[in-house]
Amino acid sequence: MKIITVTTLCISLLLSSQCLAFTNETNKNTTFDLSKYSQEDFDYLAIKDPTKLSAASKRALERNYHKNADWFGRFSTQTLQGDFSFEEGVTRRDPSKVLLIDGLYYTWYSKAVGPSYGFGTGDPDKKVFPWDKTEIWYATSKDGNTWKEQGLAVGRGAKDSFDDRSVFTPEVLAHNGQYYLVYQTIKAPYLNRTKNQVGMAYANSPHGPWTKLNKPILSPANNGVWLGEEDNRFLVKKQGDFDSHKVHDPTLMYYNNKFYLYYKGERFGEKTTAGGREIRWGVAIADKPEGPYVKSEFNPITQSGHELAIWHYQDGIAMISCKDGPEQGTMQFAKDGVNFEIMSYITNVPDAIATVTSLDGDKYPGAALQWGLSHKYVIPAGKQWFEGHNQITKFTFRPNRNKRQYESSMGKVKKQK
Ligand code: AAL
Repeated sequence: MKIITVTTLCISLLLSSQCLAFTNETNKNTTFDLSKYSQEDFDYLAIKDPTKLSAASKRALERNYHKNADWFGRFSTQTLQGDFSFEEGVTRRDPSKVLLIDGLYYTWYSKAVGPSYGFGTGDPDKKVFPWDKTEIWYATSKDGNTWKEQGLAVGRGAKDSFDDRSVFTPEVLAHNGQYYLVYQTIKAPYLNRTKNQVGMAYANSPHGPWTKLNKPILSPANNGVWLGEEDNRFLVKKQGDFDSHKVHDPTLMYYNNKFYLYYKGERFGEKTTAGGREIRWGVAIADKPEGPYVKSEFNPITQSGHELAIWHYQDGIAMISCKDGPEQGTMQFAKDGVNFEIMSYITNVPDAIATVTSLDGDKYPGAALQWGLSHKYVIPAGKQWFEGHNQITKFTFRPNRNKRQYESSMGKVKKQK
């Protein structure tokens, strides 16, 4: 009782000042603004004495774990039927966002046929990776489970054009009656040091025909410097910007009356970080869908995230990252589309998440992820990852809220007679 009274008194005193400096045994002269938090916050986080905050308790307060329960949840994935069931020797991967048009769901994706051999075979025509020598195809579905492949949307460019080797990993934006596809491009030959760019095609129907812009809308920064002539992307004199080597996974969003092109950057001399590959994301902004796109001065805007799913949430932009980097497996939110804060940690994030734009994503943070598309690898026993193929899968995401307490369902409950 005495302790409670002293604590309550202490809290009232603390909250009456704006920002207090306090010390404790392990962390002297630490300033922490307690005025932002209420007794309810402290109680939720089991903080007995706010003048004695451990690093974990400070982090929990600062990151609002006690208010972000709605951002946490769990994924599960399942295989699909029709043309998205696995087809031997065929890769379908990196689906775009799903659009609902006149009662039919549409998605665009990379498609390739035949085996991949990796770099260094000595034969420049041999397919390197599952996404090499791909084209962009599209499919439709009435229910999101059974899909019908409709045909080619965007093919590779003529020899010597910037997209003559592969067009892949598309994203789609429907805006003012037009459809825009943005996608990665490679110009042959496809070597370790080959740069990758981003192209765009537009159409006034989801069935096309698609008109390609004749030059890329986004290119890597030009300030990395290779060391020597060997085709080795890890040997560098200078790494350059976060996107000096490749610009990947373009995602086009209409936001605040502008076009936000989010993209993954890969860097000359990529290092291995605590969280995996050295990967960051940036954004480039334009007034018109076809550009010109100007890279944000705040880039990089993430320090992680191989593939990101990005969607509108209330007035801002939400995203989730799957692998690579110390912040992989986090859901994040940026009120301004640029400055992302971690809202939750999520396990088992599927690869290449594509959201369904017709879902009401504003209902709660994970509502845009109720279901969507992803992809998985099918790798025969004894083969390396790049020798396998991909198939498009479906995921569902269930928020943790309103869940029955695990403990209460454990153990046998005797039936009452
Ligand atoms: C994917 C994406 C991009 C990469 C490759 C194909 O996971 O990040 O699309 O280039 O892998």
